[in-house]
Amino acid sequence: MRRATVDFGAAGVAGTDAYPSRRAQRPSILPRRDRCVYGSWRAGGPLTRGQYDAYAERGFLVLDNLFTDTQVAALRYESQRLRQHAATLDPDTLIREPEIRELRSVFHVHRQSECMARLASDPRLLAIAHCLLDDPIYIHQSRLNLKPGFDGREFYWHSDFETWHVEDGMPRMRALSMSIALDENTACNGPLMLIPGSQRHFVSCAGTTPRDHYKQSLRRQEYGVPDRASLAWLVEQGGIHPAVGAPGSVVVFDCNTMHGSSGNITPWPRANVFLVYNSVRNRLLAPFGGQAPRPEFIAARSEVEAVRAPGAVRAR
Ligand code: 6CS
Ligand code: FE
Repeated sequence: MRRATVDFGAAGVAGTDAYPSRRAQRPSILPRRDRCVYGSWRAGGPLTRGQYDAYAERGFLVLDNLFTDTQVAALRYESQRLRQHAATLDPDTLIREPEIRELRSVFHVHRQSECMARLASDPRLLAIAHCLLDDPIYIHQSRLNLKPGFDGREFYWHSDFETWHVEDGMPRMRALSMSIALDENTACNGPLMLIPGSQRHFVSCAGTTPRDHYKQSLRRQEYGVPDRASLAWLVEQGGIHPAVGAPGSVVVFDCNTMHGSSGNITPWPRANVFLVYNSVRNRLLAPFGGQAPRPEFIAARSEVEAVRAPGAVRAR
């Protein structure tokens, strides 16, 4: 079989879109034009030198047992409460699985749940985000991904930044996600899979963006999806790391680290809370794809004050 070639296009013209995507007929791989970590490592901070360097190199970090069993129990209770009382939440923030009615995600959880608001301003998480982004930060997006047993469908490979740049107008790569495990994330129940080192390459996708794309993409993303040749090349460089971990572990990953997760065909749910922290210097502009901005519950535009008040997840 002739190997598909990968096109290493020229980076965007200075002063325009640093990361053009969904414009050309063909995909390409562009160089990252931003740092992977900002500032410099300091002793006494939330990360060891090894953890800091591993994040800079691989584009993600798995922190085991960051939250205590009691804190995890409070988060699990709240996750169940949100699922059982979904009818009391903003209906726009409830995303169902494709083809079935099972709840896939609840967005804007830090604004719909006091417990999740405390999690989002937990001093340990803020300290890690500040250490890696070296700036005041605000919450760009929060969501509870339920990935229920048997019915939790896949999240195909993608770079969050590609979407946040094209559809939300996030200018540069100075943001990161934290995935807090509420269930055991095993090799079997659809753990987050990440491609080490992929954060250093921007996969510029072919094609366009349909109107109101998020109404479909949050259920199953089909636009802004990397091509197979580019994915194969990234995996050839860095392999694939399944981020398995116990409840209370946290995966910290760069906005441009390529990731995805398979469907969950086991009886074991894989609920995780995702929090996205963005530098206040990197607030959203007009979407680079030229479409209308996505709603506030997906991409914060008005609630963009720096997160300060350290919260903490308290026992119920
Ligand atoms: O479009 C977004 O913002 C969402 N889509 C994915 C697949 N990951 C990031 C985020 O939840
Ligand atoms: Fe994602």
